[in-house]
Amino acid sequence: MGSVPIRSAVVLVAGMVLVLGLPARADRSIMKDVNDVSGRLDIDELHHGHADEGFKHRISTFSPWPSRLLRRRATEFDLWMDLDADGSPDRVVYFGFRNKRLYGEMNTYESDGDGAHLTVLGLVTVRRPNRSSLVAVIPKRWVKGEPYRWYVSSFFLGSDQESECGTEYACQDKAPDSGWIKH
Ligand SMILES: [Ca+2]
Ligand SMILES: [Ca+2]
Repeated sequence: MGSVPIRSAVVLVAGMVLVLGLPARADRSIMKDVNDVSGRLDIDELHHGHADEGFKHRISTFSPWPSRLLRRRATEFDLWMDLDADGSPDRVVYFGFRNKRLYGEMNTYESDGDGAHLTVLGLVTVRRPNRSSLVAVIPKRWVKGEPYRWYVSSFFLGSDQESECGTEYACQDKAPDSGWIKH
């Protein structure tokens, strides 16, 4: 985590959402995304729900992947959250792999003329229900109420420095393609 390419990609996606100013979507528990991106982190389905400990989010891909895949540079999932419905993110959870385990890191997110500012709040619980999904439970104290809105982006660089997407940058998926899911 923390390398310049990853942060740059993340800020780019956040910037696109800010510019578009997209409206909220209707509440739902499952969202299907299409098979639209090369690489192993093409998002297939998103689920959300509740758990005793907090808000549950599930991210599923079309292909299986080992947790250690997220060790690679620019290879991660990001879960973006808008808490005040102004169309710009206030939280982002990075999913990566370090110290031999998958982790989710909750950050505050603010963007201004100087760029993006992030502060780590702590780790969220992550598990793998199968080889193409992860489930995270986000403590309510970091979200402060409902409803909030969210979307997921994925980045996959492939092996070595070569991207399967034909550029030096990671393959990127985003679900939903535009706008937010209301939780
Ligand atoms: Ca997809
Ligand atoms: Ca916001």
